Amino acid sequence: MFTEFDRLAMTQALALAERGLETTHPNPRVGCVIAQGDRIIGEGFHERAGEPHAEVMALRSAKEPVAGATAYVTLEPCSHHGRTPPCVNALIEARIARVVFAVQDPNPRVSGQGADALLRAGMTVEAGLMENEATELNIGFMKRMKDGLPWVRVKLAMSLDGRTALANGASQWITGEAARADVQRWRARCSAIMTGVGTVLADDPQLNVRAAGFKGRQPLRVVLDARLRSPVGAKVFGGGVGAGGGAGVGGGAGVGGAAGVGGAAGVGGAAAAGVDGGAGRGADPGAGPVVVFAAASAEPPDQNSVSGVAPSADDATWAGAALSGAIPVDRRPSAQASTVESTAAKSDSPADFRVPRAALSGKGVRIEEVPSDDGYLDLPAVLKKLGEMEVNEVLVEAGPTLAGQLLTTFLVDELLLYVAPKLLGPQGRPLVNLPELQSLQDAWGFSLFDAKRFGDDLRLRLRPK
Ligand code: AOF
Ligand code: ZN
Repeated sequence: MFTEFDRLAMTQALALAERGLETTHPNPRVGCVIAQGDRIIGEGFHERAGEPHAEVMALRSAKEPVAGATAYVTLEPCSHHGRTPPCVNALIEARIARVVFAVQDPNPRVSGQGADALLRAGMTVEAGLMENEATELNIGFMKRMKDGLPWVRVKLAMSLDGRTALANGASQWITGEAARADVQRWRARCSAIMTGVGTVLADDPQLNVRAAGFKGRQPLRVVLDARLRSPVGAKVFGGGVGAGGGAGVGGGAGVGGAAGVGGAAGVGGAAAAGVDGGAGRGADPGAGPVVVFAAASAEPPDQNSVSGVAPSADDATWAGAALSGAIPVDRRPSAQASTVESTAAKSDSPADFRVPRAALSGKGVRIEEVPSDDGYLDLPAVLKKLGEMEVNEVLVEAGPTLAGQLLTTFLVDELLLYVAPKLLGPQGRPLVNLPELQSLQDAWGFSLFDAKRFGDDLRLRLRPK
């Protein structure tokens, strides 16, 4: 049904679409090629939500008549009035004769109706050319439109012996520069970066994009913090939130080089977080808005820990505490009733409860309450909320507890696993916390989507079987 040229033209349309990889959020990445016979006369791609779609860009770029031409589009042309008018109208008015598209638009406002409109106008319409490639390119958009949930990609880095850090917590720079630069590209393309309070406390990450040539909006930053124990001075609350930017942040010294950038971008981030919940629109060069998910029954946090200083507590324990925060102290399993937890339980006055909320809100941080199930944040509820906030792809950069929780609740769509050629020894920290298995048959299985070398490190992309 499709010719060799059709395939070539669609390959080019996909390459064009990929140019919007880091900028189209929350829209899909779409490319379009216009050809007269076997000659390409127009090319375009969708760059940014609110700006023209790929078809319009391709039609505009044509330097010769397009009547009677074929349009190759990586996604079914839209038929609705969104931020821009319907592409099917533009194609019909241009008197395009044939439209070949790779995959149906899963958006219920478009799905099937775009193709119908073109057929009704007398065009030849063919679908399904390089459908897999086009689906992959918009894997998050596809999932969100179909299920209302984002694509969950969990990034992990480990040694050859499956350890992520030394027993004393030292973990920075396990992987090399090339692998770390690659992680920045995955941050750049995602709609949101998600972590747990354990990682905030232990590593104090910024969760922003610091990638060369990045032109997109900074992704939403998501912190899962059942009991609101995140220090208000954490870097994640410092850049891109609150008009004060880094100035109002206790741990300002630690914000380092990014402080200036984050500070400058602060107003935009705050507005987005406060108004529409942070899946904010508009370019923000420093850092994205922040949303903290807390248990609906969140206990008052410990004021002593709201200091901006990362404690030296065991990361796994802290990450575990993040998810078990709503468990009343006397019901907590002893393994999780760390010193830190016991201390936290001492200051349960309502005043304590209000202060950090106000402090976080004052920084433009949005706090979302979700149900907690037996003390664990309801992760499907978190993801559903992110879907409502138009998050297509969420990159999880967290500790072994949250990664394990996502796996055991079958919410992981993809693992991005970097393997560094080092041995850390059996005392090091494990990759993910999972319940003990009794039979090898119960082992968690994955299929290898691809493997790529970055310097001396290896990146595996794995999808649960
Ligand atoms: C196309 N070509 O290049 C893209 C499409 O708000 P709007 O107007 O930008 O519409 C966004 C929706 O349009 C999006 O959810 C998806 O269904 C479709 N995207 N369609 O024909 C494009 N980006
Ligand atoms: Zn369109």
